Amino acid sequence: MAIYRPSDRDVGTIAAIATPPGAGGIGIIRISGPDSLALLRGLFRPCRERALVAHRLTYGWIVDPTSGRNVDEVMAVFMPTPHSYTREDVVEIQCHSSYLILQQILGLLLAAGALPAEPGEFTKRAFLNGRIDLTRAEAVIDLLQAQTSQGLQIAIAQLRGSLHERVAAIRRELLDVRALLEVAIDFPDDELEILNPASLQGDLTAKVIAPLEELLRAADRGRIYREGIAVVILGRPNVGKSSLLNSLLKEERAIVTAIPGTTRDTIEDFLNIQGMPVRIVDTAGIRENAEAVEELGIQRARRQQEAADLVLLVVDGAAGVQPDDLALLGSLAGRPALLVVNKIDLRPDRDLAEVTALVQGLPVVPVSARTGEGLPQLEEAIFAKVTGGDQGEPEHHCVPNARHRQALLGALNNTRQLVAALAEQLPPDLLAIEVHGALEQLGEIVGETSHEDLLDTIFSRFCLGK
Ligand SMILES: Nc1nc2c(ncn2[C@@H]2O[C@H](COP(=O)(O)OP(=O)(O)O)[C@@H](O)[C@H]2O)c(=O)[nH]1
Ligand SMILES: [Mg+2]
Repeated sequence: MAIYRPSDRDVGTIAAIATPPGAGGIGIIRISGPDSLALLRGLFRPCRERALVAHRLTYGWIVDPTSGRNVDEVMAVFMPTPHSYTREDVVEIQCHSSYLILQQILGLLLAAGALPAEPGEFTKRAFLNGRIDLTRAEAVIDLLQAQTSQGLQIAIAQLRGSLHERVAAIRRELLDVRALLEVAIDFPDDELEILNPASLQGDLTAKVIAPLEELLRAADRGRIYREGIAVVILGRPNVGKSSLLNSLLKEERAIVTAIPGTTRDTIEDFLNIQGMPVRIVDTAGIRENAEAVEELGIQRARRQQEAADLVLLVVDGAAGVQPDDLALLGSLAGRPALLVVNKIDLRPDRDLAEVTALVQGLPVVPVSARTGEGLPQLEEAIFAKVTGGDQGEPEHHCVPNARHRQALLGALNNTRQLVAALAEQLPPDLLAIEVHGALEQLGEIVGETSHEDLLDTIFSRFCLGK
C-alpha cells in the first residue's frame, strides 16, 4: 500500500455543481484551484466596476464568452487562498437553481479548462492542504448523513476537532517517549537512568492507555447513535406486522390486507427512537406451505432476521399464541428479541401472564397497531433492550467510528506490549518498535500516515460538489 502522494490532478482547478439537483431558489457552482479567478473573469460581467473584492458577494451576469449570450443573473464570490474551504483560491457562483442553467455554467467552465470535480474532491483538497485532518473530513460526511439530532451533534463535535485533539494529545505523549528512547539508544550506559522504567510505565498507563480505553468505551457506547440499529419485524402472516411498521412510522408504508401472505418482500424505513436511528424492516409472514413468490419473501425474512440487532416477534393477541409462533420463537435461538402482542384492542381484558410464561424471559409488550396503544412503551422497550439500560449519551459527543476504533485498538495493543517490555527491561530499540507501531496507528486516524486506498474509500462516500 502506497502512502498518498498528491498528483498533477490535485493541483489543477476543479469545478462542480454543489447544490442538489432540481428546481430551487439558489443553485451553487463551486470552483477551486489556482485558475479559479481567471475562470470566473472569463464569463462573469459584474454590474459595477470595483467588483470582486475578496469574500464579498458581487452581483452580475454570466455571459457565454463565445456567443455573448446572457446565461443567468448571479452573485459571485471569490475566496482567495488560504481563507477558503479547500485553502486554495475558491469561487462560488450563486445562480437560479435550474438544472439547465447550472449545467450551462458548468459547461462553460469546463470548456475554459476546469476539470470536473469528483465526489468529495473539495473536502479531499481541504485535507491534503492541511486545513482539516481526516477525522474532520469524515465528520463532514457524517454531518450530511446524520439521521437524528444526536448523530448530528456527534458529527459537529468531531468537525470541531474533539477526536483530533484527543488523539493528538496521546500522540504527543508517545512522541516524548520516542525521543527518550532515542537518547537511551545513544547512551546505552545510562539507559536505566534515562528511561526510569517505573515512572515511564506509570506515565504510559495514565496518559496513553487510560485515554485510549476511554475512547474505545465511547466508541462502543455511542455506536448506536452513530450507526443506528436494525430492527426486524417477524411473525406469522396476518398478525399485523405491516400494520405495526406503518403505525411506528406514522405513515402507510406497507400494504395491509386481511389476506394472509400479502407482504412478499421486505420493506424498510428509518425511525428515530430517542435519538437512535433505527432501520425498521417489515418482512413476509413466515409460514409453512407458502407458494413460490411468498416463499422467496420468507427466505428474505430469515436472512434479515440473522442480520438484525433486534427482532420484534409479533403474535396475534386476539388469536393467542399458536404452535407456529412457538416455532419462530425457537428459531430466534437466543438472539435479542421482544415479543409484541398485537391487536389488544380486540381483547382488552386479555391476561398476558399466560403468554409471558410461554416465552420464558422474553420481554412482552402489548400493543394495538390499529389504535396506537402501547407504541410508546414498545419504543422504550426497544431502546432499553439495545442500550442494555445504559442510557447515557456519549460524553462530549466524541464517538470514534469503526475505522478509528480499529486503529485505537491497535495503538492500545502496542502500548500494552510496550509497558510489558519495560517491565522485562528489554532493550530500548525493541521498545521503540512498539512506540512506532502505536504512533503509526494513531497517525492513520488523523490521516498523517494514510494510505491511498483508505483516502479513496473515505472521499468516494461524499456527494458531488462537497
Ligand atoms: N383489530 C386490529 N386489527 C389489526 C391490528 N393490526 C393489524 N390488524 C389487522 O390484521 C390484518 C393483517 O394485518 P397486516 O398488517 O397486513 O399483517 P401482516 O401479514 O402480519 O403484515 C389486517 O386486516 C389488519 O387491519 C390491530 O392492532 N388491531
Ligand atoms: Mg405484511
